Amino acid sequence: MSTQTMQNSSESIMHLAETVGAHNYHPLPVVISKAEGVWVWDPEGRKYMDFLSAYSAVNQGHRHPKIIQALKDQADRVTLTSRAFHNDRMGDFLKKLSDYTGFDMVLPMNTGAEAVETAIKMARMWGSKVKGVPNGKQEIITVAENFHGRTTTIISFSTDPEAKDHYGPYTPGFVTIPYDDPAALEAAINENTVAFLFEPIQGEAGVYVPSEGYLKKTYDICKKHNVLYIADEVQTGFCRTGKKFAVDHEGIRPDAMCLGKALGGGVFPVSAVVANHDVLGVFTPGTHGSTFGGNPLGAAVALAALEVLEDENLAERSHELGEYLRGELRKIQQPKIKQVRGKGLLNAVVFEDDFQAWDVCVALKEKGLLAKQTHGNIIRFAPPLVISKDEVDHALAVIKSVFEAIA
Ligand code: IF1
Repeated sequence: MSTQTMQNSSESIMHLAETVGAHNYHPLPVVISKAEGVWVWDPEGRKYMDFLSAYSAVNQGHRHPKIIQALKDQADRVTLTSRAFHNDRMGDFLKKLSDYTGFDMVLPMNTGAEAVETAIKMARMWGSKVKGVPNGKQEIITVAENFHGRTTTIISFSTDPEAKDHYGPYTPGFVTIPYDDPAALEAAINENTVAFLFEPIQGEAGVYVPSEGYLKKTYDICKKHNVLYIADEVQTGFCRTGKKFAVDHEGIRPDAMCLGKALGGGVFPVSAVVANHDVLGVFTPGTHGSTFGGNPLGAAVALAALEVLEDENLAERSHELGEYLRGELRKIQQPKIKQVRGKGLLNAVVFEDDFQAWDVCVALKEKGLLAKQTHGNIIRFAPPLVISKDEVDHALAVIKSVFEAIA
């Protein structure tokens, strides 16, 4: 083997990452060096189908030609200005996102966690300036087993010890209630409550879909008590669940949505908070911002990413193929499977509590399908939304053969 091949082998690449990289992840032992659509390749040329989509950040498929073209064209003009000056792409992007979501104001950031932080600050500012809660007394209600990101404030209201332990002191002002329990929301609200922050489907909790009516009931409770209803659609947004947004399944219009992941078309980190002027309008110059938020490169990419979702009817595709995928998964004969659940192409197969799904993910990888377990016993199936029916059938054949071989 030549030195060149040695240096670029999957093994040496993984070794380097393990040696020099901090150990805050435990990835599946596979290296991706090329990708297109739903397919990815390793340095040895082995081909895999991506059934994770970078946790729903690659809804439009890897390297979508229209999005890559937008990236290249913009890279040849201007990439970064900061918000000290205007750039000629941000406005078009914000207008497109406003039209797409139906909210009249947008605040652009970069990562999902930053969008959530922005929403938290917005809610506290709104509470203080508009609702009349004394500054320092604002409370935000959150839900057990939430996942909203990794910042110090966000992990302060995590209920996952792995995400939270040893990171104190924690940011106060958050109250936790059980998920899927509207009565608990009503009981937790007091005169200082400014917002209810939740995921319409809990991703990290294992694609936990709440009971039908939960969104509507919690929305009505928030409206009754003048509490902002803030949906974190970072993972569920942009057609992943078979509608543009997961709240659309119950026809709910939140006060604000946190957006990220697929907004960047799998290319670039782009996030945002969308809301109407009466809420997002609380920010004034100097009160919030980001060097990279609204940058022209991200704006050009996000604009193209939104157009792809519309041009290719990805909400409908996600809905139809999701129904089909779950139906076929439920036919697989494997007594250790407890449940198949999800919406659109955000799905999970739940095994018995003590089951080790890691080994199954390794076996799937060996047969050319990449998926990741969560909570040890749950495997998430979330391919890019551009996947074809034939490709879903190919994936199902692999999944069936691996699942049926589990002893
Ligand atoms: C990791 C999970 C998915 C999110 C919601 C905000 C953020 C996320 C609803 C923050 C991020 C991630 C981050 C990623 C794994 C992933 C994840 F398993 F942790 F829960 F998708 F399911 N709101 N989710 O799901 O967005 O700052 O990361 O851009 O490795 O931590 P970010």
